[in-house]
Amino acid sequence: AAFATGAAAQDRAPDGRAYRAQPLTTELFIADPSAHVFDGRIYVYGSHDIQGPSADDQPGKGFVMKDYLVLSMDRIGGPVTVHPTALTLSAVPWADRQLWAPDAAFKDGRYYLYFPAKDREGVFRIGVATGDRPEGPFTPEPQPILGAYSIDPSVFVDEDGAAYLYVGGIHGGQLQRWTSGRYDPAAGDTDLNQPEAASLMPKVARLSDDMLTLAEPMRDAVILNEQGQPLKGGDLDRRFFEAAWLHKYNGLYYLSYSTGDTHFIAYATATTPYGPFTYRGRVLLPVQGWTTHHSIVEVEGQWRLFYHDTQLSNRTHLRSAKVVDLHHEADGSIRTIDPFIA
Ligand code: FUB
Repeated sequence: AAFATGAAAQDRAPDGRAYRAQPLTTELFIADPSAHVFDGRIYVYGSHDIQGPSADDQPGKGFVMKDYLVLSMDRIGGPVTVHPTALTLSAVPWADRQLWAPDAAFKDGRYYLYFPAKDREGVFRIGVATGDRPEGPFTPEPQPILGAYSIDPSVFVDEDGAAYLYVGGIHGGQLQRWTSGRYDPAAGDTDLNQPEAASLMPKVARLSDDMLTLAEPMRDAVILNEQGQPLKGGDLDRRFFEAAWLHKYNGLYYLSYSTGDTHFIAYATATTPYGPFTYRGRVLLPVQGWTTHHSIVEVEGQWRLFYHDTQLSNRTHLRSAKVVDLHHEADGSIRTIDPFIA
């Protein structure tokens, strides 16, 4: 391998700042961590980063992941188990390449792994695989989920048992190619290039009871500014880029997401899982590395932020998952986290 895992993590970033947290594992590179507590144990579902061709002449081309492995631990700070391969690319009949950020859900004794991959036409689709253990192995459905597309699926199961799928990512995630409802490669590799128009929004749809299909067409999870208008395409510090995640706190629905090329994890709140969401602020300041991707989960009464950075490799495509505490303030806002200690 061009870069060996198992290396000792550096204490400080190249610019001298000290990291707030250390990688959960140095055995392999796990990014885009989606954490869940299943049966009293913490499971982390992430992308398994590997070294690909260094050329990144199309957005995201260097993320060439071929399988998923699940991490678990019985408590934050406890020993981390790296489970055997949960799903491989070659087992997914429709998928050709690039197993990007996944998520998992549990219902009625079954575990569901949701994942994006490009099909043989180079179009990102969303797949689902099922298993009877949280760490897998998972058996993929033969076809991608009909009506779902783009990247970064995450599933939120509400207190009433209803499950919602959130997806989307612009640029390499191709969301800009779906504005007509059909895939249009002519829409290019960036965004809409309409800075005064509403930005592209993440998509949401309720899942069917079997967790394998959409119960309804996907719709925009609209993010509004303080004037009640959709965030604009040119609002680069705040507009949605990728990595949508939904959590519920005190009856309020929190949609958090990456702003991509401005490198923040931002958040917005709503009174329903569909939105509209109102922009509230930043969850996480820029980490080391281009991408930022996270999950927010309550573990034994304490809210946590799982995220990633490139501390271990200093390479864009080789990232490590980390975890820190997250605080909701009395007014419902989230205290912004600096991934470095001042
Ligand atoms: O891991 C590949 C892609 O990078 C993810 O799908 C994005 O969210 C970004 O983290």
